[in-house]
Amino acid sequence: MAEEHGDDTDAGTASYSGPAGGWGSVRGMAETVVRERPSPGALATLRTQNKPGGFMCTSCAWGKPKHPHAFEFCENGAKATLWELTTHRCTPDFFASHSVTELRGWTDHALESVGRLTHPMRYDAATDRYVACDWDEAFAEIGVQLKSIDPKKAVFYASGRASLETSYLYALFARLYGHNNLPDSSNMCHETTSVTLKKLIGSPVGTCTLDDFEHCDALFFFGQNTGTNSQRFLHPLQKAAQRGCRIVTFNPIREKGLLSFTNPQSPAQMLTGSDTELSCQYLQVRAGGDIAAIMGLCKYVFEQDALRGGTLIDRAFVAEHCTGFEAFRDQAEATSWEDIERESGLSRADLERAGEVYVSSERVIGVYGMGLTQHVHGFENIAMLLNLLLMRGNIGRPGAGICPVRGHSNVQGQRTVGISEKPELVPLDRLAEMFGFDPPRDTGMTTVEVCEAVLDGSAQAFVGLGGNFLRAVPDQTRVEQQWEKLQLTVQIATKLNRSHLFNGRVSFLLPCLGRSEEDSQATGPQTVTIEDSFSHIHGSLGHRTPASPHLKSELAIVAGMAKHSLPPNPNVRWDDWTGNYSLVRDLIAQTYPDEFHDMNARMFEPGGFYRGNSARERVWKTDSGKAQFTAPEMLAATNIPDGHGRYRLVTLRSNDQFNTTIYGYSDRLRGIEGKRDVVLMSPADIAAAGLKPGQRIALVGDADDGIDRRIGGLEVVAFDLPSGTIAGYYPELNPLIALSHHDQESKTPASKAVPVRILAQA
Ligand SMILES: Nc1nc2c(c(=O)[nH]1)N[C@H]1C(S)=C(S)[C@@H](COP(=O)(O)OP(=O)(O)OC[C@H]3O[C@@H](n4cnc5c(=O)[nH]c(N)nc54)[C@H](O)[C@@H]3O)O[C@H]1N2
Ligand SMILES: Nc1nc2c(c(=O)[nH]1)N[C@H]1C(S)=C(S)[C@@H](COP(=O)(O)OP(=O)(O)OC[C@H]3O[C@@H](n4cnc5c(=O)[nH]c(N)nc54)[C@H](O)[C@@H]3O)O[C@H]1N2
Ligand SMILES: [Mo]
Repeated sequence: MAEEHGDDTDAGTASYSGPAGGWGSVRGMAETVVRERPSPGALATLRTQNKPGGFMCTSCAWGKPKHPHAFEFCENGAKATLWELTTHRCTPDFFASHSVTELRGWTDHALESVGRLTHPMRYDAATDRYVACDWDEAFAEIGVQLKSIDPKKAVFYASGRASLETSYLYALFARLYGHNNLPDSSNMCHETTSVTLKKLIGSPVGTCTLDDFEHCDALFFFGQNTGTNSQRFLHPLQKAAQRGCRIVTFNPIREKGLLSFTNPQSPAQMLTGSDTELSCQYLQVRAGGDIAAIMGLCKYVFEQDALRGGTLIDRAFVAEHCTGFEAFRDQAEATSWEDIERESGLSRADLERAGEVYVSSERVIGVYGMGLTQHVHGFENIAMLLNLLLMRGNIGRPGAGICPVRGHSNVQGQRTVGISEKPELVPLDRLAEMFGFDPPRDTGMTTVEVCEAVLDGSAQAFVGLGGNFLRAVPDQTRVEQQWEKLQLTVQIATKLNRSHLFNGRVSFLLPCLGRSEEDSQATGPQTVTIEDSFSHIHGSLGHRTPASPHLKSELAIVAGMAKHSLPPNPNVRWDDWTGNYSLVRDLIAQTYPDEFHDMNARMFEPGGFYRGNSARERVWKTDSGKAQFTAPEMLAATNIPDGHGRYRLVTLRSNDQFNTTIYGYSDRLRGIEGKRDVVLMSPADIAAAGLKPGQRIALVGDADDGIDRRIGGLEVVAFDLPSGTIAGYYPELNPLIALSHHDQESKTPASKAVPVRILAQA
């Protein structure tokens, strides 16, 4: 069962000559159908994906347009749906024949391939097996356990999929119980965005909407891999490129999705094999080199502004709306081109060419992803992009703005409705009034702090609303080893993963419905809602027959646990809310009236309803009341100096995975097939290190804290990368990342530019 990696040892430089999309993506979907053997009618379900009245894809958070395509889904959205609608099942019989310890030897791919979880399970330490249990037994025991510990030592994690309704109740449960320990996957992802944008422009989310992509003149892309991670974005990108919008990309890897695209929904393009060129300039910045690169662009703007009579900088905007401009200008002037070239790995000429695109474009959008957020100085990365945009007033007008591309389908929304460890972001007074209680006011734990609390033994309970926490975190092996000291662990999931194989003294694995499945409660089938990357809220209605009659909805599971853990409160009506989710939407509307008023009436508006964004209106909810320029003290986004055999490791996603869910071993767009145990390195670096493509090496973490972090048996693959930057796959390489290696402001783990050394093995 535990099929392993193929052993394909191609010694040439890995690459893929086709465009993103095209026949390759159709093949990718077909392979998924074969692998998952989806239930009959699953393909018809795809047709309703991301459309009003249908269900909203559980893959990425990209916006859902008002006028959807006939097939408003992509290769990876289809994979996510078919993955959920598989006919494979992970039953009590399966658990009876495999001990938990044995399953730890299985790959991520093999674990999830077992199929959908069918029954609530309790871990039995005596036999080292999961055994089936009743829901009532599970809820009652969870209640007993939670009542017996200090609420401040419990953690309620969420992976960004659960609906707004479930998320609202989960956060309420945590606060009624007594803590703000509500980290979510965002803490490993775009928390850098939430913290930086909130501090500097007063809104924690992007300022663009989908319409802006129809009006922009240039797009500046930093570390976001559209072709893999938000494929539906390829359509607006293609249209933008076709109407003459220029796309400039900064990425150490020449990602296919940003070079060219064949629209699989365009018969003409598919039949003629033609594709659309996307980026007009592609700058292979070194990992961690963006502060320097953007400083180069800004420096060019200042220099040209002086030469062109002060016409390039939007001085009226800066004077009316910004602070910190002079300090930033002084710093840009004081920074030498020599330092910029060295730290970015890019030439002045190339940066000036990109700078010229910027100054000659009236409306510019800055797009970014993990390539900016997952760095020790992720804050400064994003602050620099804001500097660039603010200089020419590119925030708060049509066709311009900042666009972080979010990950999980409802990760942004979970934060919006209260899943946050930061109490200042939550209307606690209103909650106190609505539910008649005194909410905790102390700051809760981030993901990194949860790991620290597990390592030092102070955490006592962990509830995971989806996700694969123990596989996704940095310092994974160390955290795993301490996990069993927890008193209680509860995992709410659709499929088996590695996090389920490390159990607290009392431990439950609770199976839930997927979003494509019918969620029938006392008042009939229920709708849920999610928020996309553009702050639009969409209703989602699942129609499929659930994978097992024993499943409960995520909302029902949260309510079931809460009811058994909390004292009765006449304002808190878990059973009513479970029976009718529109009552929960009424609560959301009451808690956030400006954004969510009339939520029940508006949730099926085509394209979703917009909850607004103050920065888009040029209202700056910052300490100063203005948008803030930043003068960063450093040019490198990492704090580990170069040299002495040290490399900057980028941990990557392939085209055949969704985070820790490994669908298969084909990274088609990068030309790497049949294997994930690889280290990508430039041919020059391979030669300089005395290595050969195909050779097996070990990577050693270089955090200088005396802890040995290493992974052996990795195959060297020649790949087009800047010198000193190497790459490999997430989550396999997570044990190499020290917990202390995180963004200094938001504590987002710095999964890019991880300092490592190479050990040649026999
Ligand atoms: N199919 C699929 N879709 C997904 C996911 C998935 O795993 N699979 N995951 C979802 C989630 S949760 C998220 S957060 C998003 C993630 O989507 P992205 O934000 O695209 O994240 P990554 O794939 O981690 O890396 C992004 C890019 O950053 C580049 N990069 C690395 N270091 C640097 C750097 O220092 N500077 C610059 N400029 N670029 C750099 C990498 O080469 C890569 O192309 O996608 C979501 N969508
Ligand atoms: N080195 C490195 N580490 C990283 C990253 C990186 O780029 N590099 N990226 C980080 C990022 S951006 C993120 S978002 C995190 C991801 O961290 P998580 O969100 O914790 O992990 P996922 O892999 O998305 O979770 C997959 C599991 O979710 C469960 N699941 C799927 N659908 C549902 C559902 O509908 N309901 C419930 N309850 N469960 C469901 C399944 O059991 C599946 O096994 O990882 C982070 N870790
Ligand atoms: Mo993410």
